[in-house]
Amino acid sequence: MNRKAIEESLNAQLLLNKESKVLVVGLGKTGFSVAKFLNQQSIPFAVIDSRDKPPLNDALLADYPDTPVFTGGFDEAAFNVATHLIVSPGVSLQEVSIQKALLVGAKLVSDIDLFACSTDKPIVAITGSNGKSTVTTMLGAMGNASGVKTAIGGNLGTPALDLLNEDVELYVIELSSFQLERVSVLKAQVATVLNVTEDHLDRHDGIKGYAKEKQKIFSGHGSMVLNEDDSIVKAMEDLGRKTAFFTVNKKKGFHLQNYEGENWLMDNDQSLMRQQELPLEGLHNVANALAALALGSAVGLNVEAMCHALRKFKGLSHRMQRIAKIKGVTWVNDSKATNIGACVAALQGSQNKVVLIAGGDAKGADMKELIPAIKEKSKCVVLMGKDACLIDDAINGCVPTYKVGTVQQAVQLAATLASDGDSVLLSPACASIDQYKNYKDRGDKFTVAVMEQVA
Ligand code: UMA
Ligand code: ADP
Repeated sequence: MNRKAIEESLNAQLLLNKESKVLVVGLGKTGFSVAKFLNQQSIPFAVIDSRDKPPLNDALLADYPDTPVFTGGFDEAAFNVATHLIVSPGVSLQEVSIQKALLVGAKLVSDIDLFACSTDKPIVAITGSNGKSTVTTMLGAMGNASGVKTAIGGNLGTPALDLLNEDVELYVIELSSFQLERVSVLKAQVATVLNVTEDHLDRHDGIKGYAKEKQKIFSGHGSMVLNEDDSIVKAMEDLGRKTAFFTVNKKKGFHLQNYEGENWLMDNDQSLMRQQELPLEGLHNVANALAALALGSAVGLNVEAMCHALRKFKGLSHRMQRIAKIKGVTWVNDSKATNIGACVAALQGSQNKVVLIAGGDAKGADMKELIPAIKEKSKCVVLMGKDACLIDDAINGCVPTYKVGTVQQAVQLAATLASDGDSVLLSPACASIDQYKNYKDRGDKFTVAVMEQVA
């Protein structure tokens, strides 16, 4: 889309033009990408962040020195004059200043709205409680293997607006519930909710409210890809829309089928590839591959190229990543397991008995739901972080538990608890933010501590 077309689209769909008074709320990656975009469109804006020194403060001052920037709190005066608020996903919409501004008529816009109004290329939108990044990355590899210039981003890491480029032929965007909560324009050609299990309940109105935000990914008229095995997702079916299903339990849509002793990934009655050719472990990753195949088929990618990309897909770090085998014990970094569903999938996918390292910020989830998988696969649990006691109470002595201060201490203790043939699994079922910069920081510290045992 050329600049004029983008301007017209923003104006028509978001009432955003050169007379608007835009307040960009949050100066992290999203806020900075919005600032760049607004500057390119010559739309004036100010930026506000509640932190004293937001991460991209210096970058903003260097690139846009004339932009008014408010830090160290949400100054009501800045909100009072705004016609549009572009709120970063890390900021709750329940913030008093945001609520007040919306009440007196300010319009809520998101970076995803701006992105969707700025391209006429196909968009694949992916959400779910778990598997978003894996499926987004798989589909990116499938697109490029099919000869379609594919850009991937959104919640995955690169803000959607930073992906905009005339050369791109297909956008694959991972969206979190926070991003979806504030989206009004999306127009995805195909969208999916991979699964819904409890997460972010500290920011949403129960699991129903959380699922409702996820469902917004289907706004528009594009086709849908749904998880046949997840009752909450299945209930999102809209009979008027073109829909493909994926499942690891039933024999329909994109599914698994046993043929002469081997499991095959199938598209209805067409066999696609053998399950054992997938380099990833765990049935949840088979579901992810089937979802990616369904999405890729919906945008017309080449089937052979998609399967080729899956055969080469080695998985992302911090997701069930094997670190080392030391004295017969396998050490696995699954630091990205920031909710119960991911931890359960990791335990179920383990072939060995597990010393589980869990804990951190439980985000309001009911940790009792871990009990069946812990009982089945775990010999004991080492707990750390802010909600260690809460988890300990919830799992109620179903296996022995130990409490430690840090992930390094957890590694030292786990080394004494694990025997030949066991796995030690860091799969915290919690966010890391109470003790670490992010899940990567937690996973990296785990990995270093594990490797120190070998040295
Ligand atoms: N913050 C404040 N005050 C502010 C603004 C932000 O305290 O005024 C805090 C937030 O509470 C949060 C942190 O700063 O703890 C970052 O928030 P942000 O909105 O500025 O984050 P960005 O740097 O823009 O990154 C966001 C996504 N972050 C969040 O949703 C928290 C990134 O997803 C995403 O990759 C990026 O946009 C690009 O699209 C990260 C994430 O943790 C990976 N997502 C959550 C998840 O996957 O579970 C939803
Ligand atoms: P997301 O982007 O949704 O957080 P990731 O692909 O980064 O998803 O994986 C996050 C965590 O969820 C990892 O622990 C991973 O092993 C687990 N996971 C991945 N796919 C699934 C799935 N389909 N069901 C349950 N857990 C999953």
